[in-house]
Amino acid sequence: MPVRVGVIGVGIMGAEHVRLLNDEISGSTVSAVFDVDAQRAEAVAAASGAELLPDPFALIASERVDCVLIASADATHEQFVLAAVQAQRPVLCEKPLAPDVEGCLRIVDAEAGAGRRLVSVGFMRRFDPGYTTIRTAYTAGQLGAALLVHCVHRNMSAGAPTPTALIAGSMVHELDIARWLLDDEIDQIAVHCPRASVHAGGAQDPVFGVLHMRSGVLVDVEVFVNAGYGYEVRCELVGENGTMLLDAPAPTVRSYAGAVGRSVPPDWRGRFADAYRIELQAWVDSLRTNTRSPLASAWDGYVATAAAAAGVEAMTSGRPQPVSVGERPALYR
Ligand code: ISE
Repeated sequence: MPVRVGVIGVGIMGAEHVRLLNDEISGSTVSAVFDVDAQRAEAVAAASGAELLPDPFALIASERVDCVLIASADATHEQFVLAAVQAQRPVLCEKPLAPDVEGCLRIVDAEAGAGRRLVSVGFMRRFDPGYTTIRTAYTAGQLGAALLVHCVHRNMSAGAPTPTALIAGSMVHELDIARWLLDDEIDQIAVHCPRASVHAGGAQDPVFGVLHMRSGVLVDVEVFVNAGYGYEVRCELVGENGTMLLDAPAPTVRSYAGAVGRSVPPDWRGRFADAYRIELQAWVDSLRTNTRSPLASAWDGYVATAAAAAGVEAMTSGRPQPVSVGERPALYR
């Protein structure tokens, strides 16, 4: 029997998850959908054959749903995740787990109360073949001890970004991937602000983050959301015996008019298409085999939100901030 997934929020990302779960992931089917935009929900329900439910809490409790995927607006995540945990339903929530630290902690507490891991968070980069290759090589000792990680996160255009959009919306991926790649924790974050781009509508963009990891490794992150030319993510792990670098994701190289080059996707959906698919398959497999989800946990979601909040404070105050998240509970070890 396929796992029956109820999807809350079928905007661009949610609708793509519905398509993947029905057409590309083995062992899953989308049985119900909800969206605040009734027309959008109707269109996705009609195209996918899923039941359209007018109430997200009824979807979470429905007998025809085994697990829940949340891709609704950020501010709605906490209430839906909490309802799923209460109903003992496995739930995959797109990032952020909740926009504020207190909301994330309420989820961590609820999961501890449920006594088992039910929550997964959609930090899809953990399933990108490039990142996983770097982590595997590093973990196997091929690069020696880590010293530095250089990261770049560029979007095509994003108007005038707020500090929250820059750090909690974009840099949060690097905050998560640094912990995951290095199996380390962030001790402190500083955010430096160079001269702002004329394309940033009077706001600050780019920013340059520096993470001090507990082990002494330094991670630097450029976030530039009005880079203009496309969506690009770079990462190089520098170790004592060698370095490893993400390659450009384009499958082809074009030689034309005196230049050799690769195309750049317009946004993250193209760049991380494989990662989204592999992540969803891993989630579905864990549900079918009743094994622990290999996705980011509620604890990881909490730490990412806490580090992002420290980053926003570091950017606005101009002073480095500690990232203190407390002791990892036994459920997440
Ligand atoms: C967006 O919300 C995402 O989550 C993307 O993965 C990220 O790269 C982008 O910068 C964000 O705006």
